[in-house]
Amino acid sequence: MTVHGDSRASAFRRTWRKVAASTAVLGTGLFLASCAKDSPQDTWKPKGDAARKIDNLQRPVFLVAGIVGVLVCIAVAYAIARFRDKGQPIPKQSHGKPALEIVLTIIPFIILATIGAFTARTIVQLADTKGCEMTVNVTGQQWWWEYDYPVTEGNQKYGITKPIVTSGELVIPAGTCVLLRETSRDVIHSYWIPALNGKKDAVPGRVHENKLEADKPGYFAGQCTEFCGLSHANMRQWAIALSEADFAKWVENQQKTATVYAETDESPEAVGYRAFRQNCSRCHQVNGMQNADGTPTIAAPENNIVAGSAPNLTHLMTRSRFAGETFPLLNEECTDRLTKAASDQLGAVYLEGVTSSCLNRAQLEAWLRNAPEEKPMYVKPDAKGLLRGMPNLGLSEAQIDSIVTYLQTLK
Ligand code: HEC
Ligand SMILES: [Cu+2]
Repeated sequence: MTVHGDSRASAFRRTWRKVAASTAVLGTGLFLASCAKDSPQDTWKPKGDAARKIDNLQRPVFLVAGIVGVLVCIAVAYAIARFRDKGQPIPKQSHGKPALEIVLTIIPFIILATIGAFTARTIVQLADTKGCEMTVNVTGQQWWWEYDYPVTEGNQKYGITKPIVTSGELVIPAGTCVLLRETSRDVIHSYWIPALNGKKDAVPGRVHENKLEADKPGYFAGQCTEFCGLSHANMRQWAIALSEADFAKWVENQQKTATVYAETDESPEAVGYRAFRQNCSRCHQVNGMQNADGTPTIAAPENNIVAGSAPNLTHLMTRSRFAGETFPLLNEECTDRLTKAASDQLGAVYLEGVTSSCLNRAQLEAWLRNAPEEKPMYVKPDAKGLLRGMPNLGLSEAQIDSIVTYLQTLK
């Protein structure tokens, strides 16, 4: 071998070492990142029945896949070392080895058939929604989730005698199987609360059933897991499981209508009420609101929004976040208090809602000042003049102030 050849070989070794070292660093980094303590969407920590069934399936599958992966790596490393080209003559060529081929076909077959059988069993179990007492319709839309609780026989047992419409946060009783009937008003979205259930696509024109149950009261993070356009990353959701008693309180409050202010009332709230009616209620419904002539104010988001809906704001101040759960409605201290609340304290903290000392006023004002700057949304109307998302309404600071004062009454 020439000197020239030697230096090429050592250059190759140097490059190879660099690649190996950076792969190891990157791999370790990714591994450690996955072990981060504060990981609310950890798929390995189920907090409910459906998620636990999935977890029970994925653990053995990962284990078997891991063992197979290690064995394959060892075999490849052995073959590389043992049979590397040292200038030996080419071995005698042969074709086929039936015994080996049969064994190498049967082993993977057995592994895959076993995994397949357990997977099929889990799929059937997850699809069985017979025992689910509660029903919530879950509708995806660019870029937030709407929930409505219909007046079904099962829901009536939980005090739901009037439909409830809310957004972002799915509030459920703990220890109860909840049937989610998922659909979408525009593109395909996917509903997922990793601690409680598996992913299920929300597809326009179809209703997909999904179930979820939380063992204990808790606050569980999730996000849309099907790429759905510009603000997909800002389409988040939380599930809040409450004790049955706390859930009953929540239901009772959600069914109340908002305060009506007399047209002659000059209190700051009443002025804000009228400013809201003028600027916001063409898209946002506030149940109970009235026009100057006493008729109900009915929002018409279908005339303004491509997907035909905007969040119902009747009980805005009972939610902890807004706009696809992108922004906290609570200030930092109160957000901390809620997210770190022990399971038996959570209900009391959540039901307090957004008190005036907890309101993240700056964030809410920023939203009203220029929503598309806060969250990317298509600001240009389509051919029919419809929007995706909330536009910049060009409000004055005085209007914003007044409307925020009114929004604080929506408890
Ligand atoms: C042209 C329709 C339209 C108008 C007018 C409008 N909004 Fe919106 N608004 C939306 C849409 C659509 C969303 C959902 C945006 C998202 O999260 O992606 C939204 C979201 C919100 C949210 C977050 C709600 C939640 O539960 O996540 C608040 C609060 C809000 N708007 C307040 C207002 C106020 C106050 C006004 C009047 C000053 C107003 N909006 C006017 C369409 C509108
Ligand atoms: Cu989505």
